Amino acid sequence: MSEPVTPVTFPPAFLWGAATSAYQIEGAVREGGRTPSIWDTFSHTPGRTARGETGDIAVDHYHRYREDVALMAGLGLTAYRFSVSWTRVQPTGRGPAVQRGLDFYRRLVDELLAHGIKPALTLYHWDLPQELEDAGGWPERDTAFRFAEYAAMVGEALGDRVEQWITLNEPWCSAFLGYASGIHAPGRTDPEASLRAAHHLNLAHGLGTSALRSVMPSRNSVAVSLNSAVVRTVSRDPADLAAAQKIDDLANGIFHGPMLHGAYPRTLLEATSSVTDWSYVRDGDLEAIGRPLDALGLNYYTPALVSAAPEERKAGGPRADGHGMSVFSPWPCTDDVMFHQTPGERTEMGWTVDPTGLHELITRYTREAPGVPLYVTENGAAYDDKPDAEGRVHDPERIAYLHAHLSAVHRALADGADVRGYFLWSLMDNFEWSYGYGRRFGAVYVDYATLERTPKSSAWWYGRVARGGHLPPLED
Ligand code: IFM
Repeated sequence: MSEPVTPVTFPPAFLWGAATSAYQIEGAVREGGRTPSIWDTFSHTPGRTARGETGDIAVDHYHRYREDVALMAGLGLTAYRFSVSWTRVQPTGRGPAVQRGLDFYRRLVDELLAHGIKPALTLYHWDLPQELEDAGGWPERDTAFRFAEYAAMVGEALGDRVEQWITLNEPWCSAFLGYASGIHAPGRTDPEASLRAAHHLNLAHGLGTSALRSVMPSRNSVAVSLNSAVVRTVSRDPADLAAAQKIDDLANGIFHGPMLHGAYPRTLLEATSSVTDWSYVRDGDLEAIGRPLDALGLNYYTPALVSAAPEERKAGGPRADGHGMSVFSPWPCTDDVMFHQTPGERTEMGWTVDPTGLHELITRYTREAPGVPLYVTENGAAYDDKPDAEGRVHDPERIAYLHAHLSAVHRALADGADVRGYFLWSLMDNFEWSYGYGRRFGAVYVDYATLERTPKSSAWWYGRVARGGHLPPLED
């Protein structure tokens, strides 16, 4: 890996943002007409989240959004990526919009604009209306049409003031963590359902994109945020390469194939033929999904390292997780693939810190999506942050992490990639899904007893980067 070129200066219009999502921060789950999403149901089901924690209060952003916007402005951020809670604006996932729900997001957006912060709105960050799950959820085709209807409602209400739109966040997680491994809502463990869900999420993206464009000014940009995997192999052995191809298809090609190239990879269809026949891909679907994107969001945390599984591992069914628990794999049809821990320092999630993966990802999508502007819509790290005696929170590991990953973005820019912005995950500590509040990704520390916000040293450091548009040397 080469050292970053100096000076490490970013283009003047580069967006310096932070990201969050509705269920992870808003709280107020029963206010303003909001009804349960699959995450309300899931987190209230015993045994699904650490310590039974839920997003009922989260960090109370619904009531404290002004304070949170002021915090971002004080740091010097120029963009903020948030998501809309579907059941706040359309409680059952059908029928008319609830004005109070839309008004909340209008107030938030106006507050951001008043502080010179560019809003980037994600329509779906995993919180499907429970009523739509009861009707079959993402494995059902109708859910994609419901999403398009919801997209049009939000587009109509906010398209005059939000320019950057993202249809789905990490559809891989919705499909495979939600319907195959079951560690995310709705908690199903059905490989065939997960593949159907993936197709209908793709269709939702396509139909939602067209719906947004039909109601919004043409200057607005519509994107999707993918957590595309950087897949590496332990060797160049053909069996290991075949394992990597499988994971690449199931993590990446299954989404970027139809979105960017108009088709599912042939190798994906072959590898999954024992569990699904893909007959739910109907005439016209691929055209709908493949509408050109205005931008592409990439979420990156850590690379994957795979090999072919030894014979004794190819048993199928749930696997032991090392703590005597059975866990289902999120990867259908991959009993012949084995995942390895990549070497190196790890975050509190156990994810290896490897900024070379971010460079690789950006470089790959510069090739896969020529001419499409890229944004890093999520990147960040969880550490066990604690206030010191004076109440200050020092997180040098996060500063080092951000420095290394921003250097990787800069190297990609120097190599010719068209990266237009970076959104740190996350603005503040929040509900980390099945980990509850046990993982802190924030640049801003949240005391969960008082909900007081305290910028960590990484927040001040990142603010300096945002204000200056360049990376100071790490020791500064
Ligand atoms: O917190 C999540 C976020 O909701 C989606 N991307 C990954 C983050 C860290 O796990």
